[in-house]
Amino acid sequence: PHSAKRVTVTGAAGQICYSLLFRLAKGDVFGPDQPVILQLLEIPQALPAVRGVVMELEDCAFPLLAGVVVTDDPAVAFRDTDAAFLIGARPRSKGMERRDLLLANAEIFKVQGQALDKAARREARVIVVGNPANTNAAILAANAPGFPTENITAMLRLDHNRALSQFAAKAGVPVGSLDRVAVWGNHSPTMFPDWRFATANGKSLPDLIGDGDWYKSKLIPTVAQRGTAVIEARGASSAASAANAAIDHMRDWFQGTNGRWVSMGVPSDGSYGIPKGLICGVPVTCTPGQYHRVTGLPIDEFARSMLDRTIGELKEELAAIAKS
Ligand code: NAX
Repeated sequence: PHSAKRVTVTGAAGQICYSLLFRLAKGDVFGPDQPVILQLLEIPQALPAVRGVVMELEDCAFPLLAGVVVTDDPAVAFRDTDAAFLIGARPRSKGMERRDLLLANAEIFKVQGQALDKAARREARVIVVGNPANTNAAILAANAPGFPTENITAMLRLDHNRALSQFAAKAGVPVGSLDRVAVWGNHSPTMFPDWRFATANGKSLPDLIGDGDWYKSKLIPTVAQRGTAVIEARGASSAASAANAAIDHMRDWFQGTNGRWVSMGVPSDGSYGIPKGLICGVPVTCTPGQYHRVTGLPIDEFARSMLDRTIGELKEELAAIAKS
């Protein structure tokens, strides 16, 4: 039997975690033979609610769930961790300026970066989901100088999956037949879903759909505004689909994608004109434990303008924090 993997999850009392934790304990990330110990971090006032979630985890009698730790101390939550899901973040409250939101979250991710640096295994793989996810991930990395920066990523997978689903419906093909879809940039309405290289059963998706106007005037805004559409319909923000995307991201990173493209927010290596220091969505493939950027893609005029817009937003977010 494998020794248990330690999995840190922050924001454990929140709505994304109410879906995520059960799938983690079921084996959806590490597979059906890998026990897990969940290390759950929350703010002190939410600890009673976490204990309620833990009661429900117990009541599922998951064979792979080897232990649960509940804490409000980041150093305890990150101790010897193998994988970290950073979901908890400060939501925007009424009357709060965007800048205040950025600063409040920068403070949270500074503290958690220091704890990651001190307590986590160097091999740990980290996904940041809490918004603003890319900038929170950049702050985390900046505050964890002894931790490998390449192991810190941000979630673009929900945008990626949203795009896949819209493309499949338009083309009338099963979603599993699609490959080489990319979502670039910030997890925000500026992200750029790129279909230029996309295929359905190996054939060009843009050729199959044959409607460039639909792509620009419908697909891009639909994916950008999908989160808002879910809030309007459901009265609450995306939760199960966000948890599913985080599971997909980490499962693919740990287990590989067999050559299939997925989108991940990764620390920039300077390629595609994305400045170093940013954590930016790009297309990658994964082999077990590693992501590999898809390199050498041509960037045409439209792609350049879309990329520059979303990169500009990422730069502004970091600059707003640096100025404080
Ligand atoms: P909830 O408000 O339901 O839960 C967040 C939880 O985080 C709360 O229980 C809160 O107490 C906790 N928390 C706050 N500060 C913390 C800290 N310092 N340490 C530990 N826990 C802390 O939000 P939920 O719907 O679960 O969403 C969580 C985050 O994901 C939000 O920031 C949200 O904006 C973000 N999202 C990101 C997505 C992405 O694609 N990257 C998509 C879904 C989601 O909107």
